[in-house]
Amino acid sequence: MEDRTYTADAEPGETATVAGWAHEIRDLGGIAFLIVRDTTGKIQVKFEKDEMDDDLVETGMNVNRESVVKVTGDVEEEERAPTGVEIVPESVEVIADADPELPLDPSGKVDADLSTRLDNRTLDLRKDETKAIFEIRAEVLRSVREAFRDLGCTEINTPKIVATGTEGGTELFPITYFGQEAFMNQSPQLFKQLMVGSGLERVFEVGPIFRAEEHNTPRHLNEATSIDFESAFYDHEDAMDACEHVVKSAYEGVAENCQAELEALGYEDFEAPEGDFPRLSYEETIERINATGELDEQLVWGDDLPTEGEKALGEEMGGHYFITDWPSEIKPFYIKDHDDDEQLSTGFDLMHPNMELVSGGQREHRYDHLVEGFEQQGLDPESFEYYTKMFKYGMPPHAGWGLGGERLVMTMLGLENIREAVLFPRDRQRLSP
Ligand code: ATP
Ligand code: AMO
Repeated sequence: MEDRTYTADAEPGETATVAGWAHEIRDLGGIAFLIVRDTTGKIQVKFEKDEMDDDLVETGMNVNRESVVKVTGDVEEEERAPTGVEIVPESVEVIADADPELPLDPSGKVDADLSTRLDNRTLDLRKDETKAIFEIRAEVLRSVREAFRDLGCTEINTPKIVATGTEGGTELFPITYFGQEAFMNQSPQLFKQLMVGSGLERVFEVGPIFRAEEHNTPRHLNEATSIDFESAFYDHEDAMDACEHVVKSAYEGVAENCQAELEALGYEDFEAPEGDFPRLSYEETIERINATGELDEQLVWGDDLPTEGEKALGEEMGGHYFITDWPSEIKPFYIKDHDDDEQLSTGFDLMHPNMELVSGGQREHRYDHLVEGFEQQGLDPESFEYYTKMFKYGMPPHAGWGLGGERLVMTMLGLENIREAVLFPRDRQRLSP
């Protein structure tokens, strides 16, 4: 529609043609208003019944809410109009009529529960608050990509249909691939590692990961967006530095470019985290969690961190922090142990006070150690031969991490449910839309 004027650009003294949705109709008797909404905002269209063509008034007043309309008319200054201007229409056209029974109210006057919202995302994203989440999500991904560019990375895309899993056998979705057993990939882990040994050296990927998580929780998805990083000649400390840069850049991008969206979500003082993220060893972490007194049973070396423990420590920390030097036995085979202590891994997690955001570490790049690691984890190195064999042809030391995109957005905006950060979430109950 070449002659279209966005509502935000309609200037007094011009003739404008706005096209958008009928947000609201207010009939005050002699005068009536149609509020037209597009992606840039809302504009008032004024109908003075005695002074206008009856057909025009009739069309304007009988529009069903949320129909798509096109209005042409003069833009005039009007102090009482919500945006200071209004359109006096010469023509009103209903381009696509909406059913008067709407499954949810995009004006936000009537609340809808999350499930109704997810079933009707098209209507849900007509609301400023919901739209804001996805504009911010897009800014997060833009900023993250820019941060990876600062780091000298090449963006890659790796297969999502694979022959083997890497993140534990219970969380795989099996599929049939021309009669062969295959799976939806849980992580680009092995492929990104193969690329640091290639001429690319430093890579990142933003893409879907699939996990058959057993439980329905507010922070797990069955299809999530993983932001993955991997670099040759990096150790775990370098990888944590890169992680910090990427996470902070996401916050900075949003603080700088999403003022209107933050306002729509009710944020008054959104700030990017400042200062270095503290790095706590696993040992120190369990001691500090034990000291909070929040757990019924004291944690001992080798325990996974329970959610209540993470939350209690998160409250004390008050911001992002790394947990480093995890016990080797609870980290995957591809994570390298410290050279001077093989019980201690170079694995790390980045925590937000409410949950884990990132896992990463330095990788085992020595062929013999790698194959041994497979065996120790009860995995058959033969089925990973496509991966292990490349470690025989010059695989540099390397490190990297995976960041949950939805968890980043969720924690950044204080969303209560991770599903709010996904257009069409996949969980145990939800396979469509
Ligand atoms: P990821 O699974 O990607 O590593 P995560 O935050 O789920 O991220 P886990 O290692 O799965 O990390 O779990 C961390 C802790 O969170 C666990 O020790 C467990 O106490 C708790 N937890 C995990 N899944 C659930 C769940 N479905 N319900 C309640 N608590 C859970
Ligand atoms: P991990 O399994 O910890 O590590 O995943 C990395 C990050 O991805 C996010 N995440 C999820 N988000 C929502 N729903 C899920 N079901 C889900 N599963 C994971 C979390 C988590 O911290 N290969 C390693 C990364 C690496 O070492 O490079 C891995 O996948 O934010």
